[in-house]
Amino acid sequence: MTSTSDIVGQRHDPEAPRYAGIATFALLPRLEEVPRADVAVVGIPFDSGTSFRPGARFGPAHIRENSRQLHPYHQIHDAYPFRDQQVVDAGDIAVGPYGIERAVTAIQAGAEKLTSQGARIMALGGDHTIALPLLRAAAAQHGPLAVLHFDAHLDTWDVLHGESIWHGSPFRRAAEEGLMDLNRCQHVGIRGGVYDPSELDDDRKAGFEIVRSEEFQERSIASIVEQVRGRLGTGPVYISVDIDVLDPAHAPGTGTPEVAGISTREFFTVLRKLRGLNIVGADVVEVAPAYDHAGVTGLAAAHTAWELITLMGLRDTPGEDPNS
Ligand SMILES: [Mn+2]
Repeated sequence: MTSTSDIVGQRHDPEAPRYAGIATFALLPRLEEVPRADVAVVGIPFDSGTSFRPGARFGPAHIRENSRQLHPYHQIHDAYPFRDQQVVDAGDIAVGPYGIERAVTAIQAGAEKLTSQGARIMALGGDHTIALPLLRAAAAQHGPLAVLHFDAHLDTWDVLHGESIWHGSPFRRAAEEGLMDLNRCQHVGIRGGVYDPSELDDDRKAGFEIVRSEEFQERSIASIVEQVRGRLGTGPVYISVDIDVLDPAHAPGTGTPEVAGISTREFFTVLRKLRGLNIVGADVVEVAPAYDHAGVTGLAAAHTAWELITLMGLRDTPGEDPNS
C-alpha cells in the first residue's frame, strides 16, 4: 500500500463547488495523475449482454455524475476511505458493442492491467456480463473466490438466444471455470422470475446459498449478516452488486426491474456490517440512466461503490462479531 502521506484524495478547491468541473468518481484523481493506485474505480460501458431493457452502457457516466456528493469521512466506520488508501478513477475500459466474447476478452485484459499494478478494482457497469471477465482477473491473482452477490436474479442461467455469455449467466460460467469457491458463495435479495425449479438446483450446483428478498421482512438484518459472513468465511471475497437488488422504488433506472425488493436502507445496513472482509474486487452493475428519475439509481450506485471502497480499506480491521 502507498504510504499515507503520498495519497491524493478528492479535489478540494474552495473556489469550485462540487457540481463544477469534470466528474471523475467522487472527484478523485485520475489514474494518470498519481504514481500508483490501491483501488481503481473503472467504468465498463458495455450492455450487449442485456436480455430486456438496454442502456446500462451509459451507467458509468451516470454514476460518476451522481458521485459528486460523496464525502471524505465515513461516520459508521470512523474511516477516511480516500485518505488511508490511494483511490483513483481509472477511466473506462472501452469496448465496442458488437461481439460479446471479444468484448469479454478485452474487459479481462483491461482489468488485468490494473490488478497487475496492484490495484483492487471497483467496477461501474455496464450489464452483469462484465462480472465474468472481472472474476477471471481477480481469480487469476487470488485463486477461487468467495462471491457475495446482491441481485433480484440468480444469474446462473445457461444459454439464451444461442449465447452462453450474457448478463444472466456470469456466475454459471465462473463456476464452470473454477473461478469461485463453491462452498463460499451467497446470493442476497433474490426474487425474480424463474421458469422451472430446476433452475434453483442448477444455482445450488453453481455454489450459491440464497437469502431471499422476503426474508428482510421476516428476519433481523443481524441474523442475515451472520448467515452471510458464516458462508463467506475468511479469505478473498468478490462482491457483485446488481442495482436491481433494490426495489424499483429505490432503483428504477435498471434493465430488468423486479417488484418487492429490499430498500436502500436495508441494503446499506447489510453493507455496513461487512467490515473486515478481504474484498479483492467488486462491481456495481445494471444502472440504465434512461429509466432513472432525479438520479435516484445513480446515487444508490455511487454510494454503493463508496461503501465497498471503504470496506476495501478496512479489510485488516476487526469485523462485525456475529455473536454480539
Ligand atoms: Mn444481475
